[in-house]
Amino acid sequence: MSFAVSFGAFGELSGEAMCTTGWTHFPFDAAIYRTEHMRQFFASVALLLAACTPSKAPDIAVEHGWARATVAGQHSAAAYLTIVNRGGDDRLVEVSVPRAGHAMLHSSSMDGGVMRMRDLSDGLAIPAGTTVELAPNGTHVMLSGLAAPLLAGEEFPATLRFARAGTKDLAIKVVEASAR
Ligand SMILES: [Cu+2]
Repeated sequence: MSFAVSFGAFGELSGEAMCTTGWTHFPFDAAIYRTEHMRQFFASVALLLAACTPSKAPDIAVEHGWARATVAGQHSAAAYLTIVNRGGDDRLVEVSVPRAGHAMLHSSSMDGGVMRMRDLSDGLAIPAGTTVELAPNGTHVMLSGLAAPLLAGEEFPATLRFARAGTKDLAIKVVEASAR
């Protein structure tokens, strides 16, 4: 029964977890029956592996949205916020801000003493169990096409769309231009 012997190695490898798969009732007499049991056996292994793979749902909170006030004639501004993820991996893929004509995710970095902004066209990774802060001199929401200046004290809504967690709304509070 060489078949049973080689199959036995699987039972060994997968340990006690296999006790519920019907392995102990493995029939040796009918080839077709054997095939069906093998199919069930491998389906069970696949299920066990899936159960062991981390696929925890993200648990996202968005908070502390703010932007600096702008002056008349200034059509772009940056907005900042904090994303807290108490669950599994996620990705911020889109930000929409009706108050501005256009909103996009940018990163900034110093390059030879010059601040450069880059469009995050693939979105922003929000790894499991992390807090990601969009802040001055780093990642920000670039607002453009502002029809009216952002006035200190006002508040406007933003909607963040995540690949897994869906959409989350938050308020962006406008602070004095000199803040931070
Ligand atoms: Cu920018």
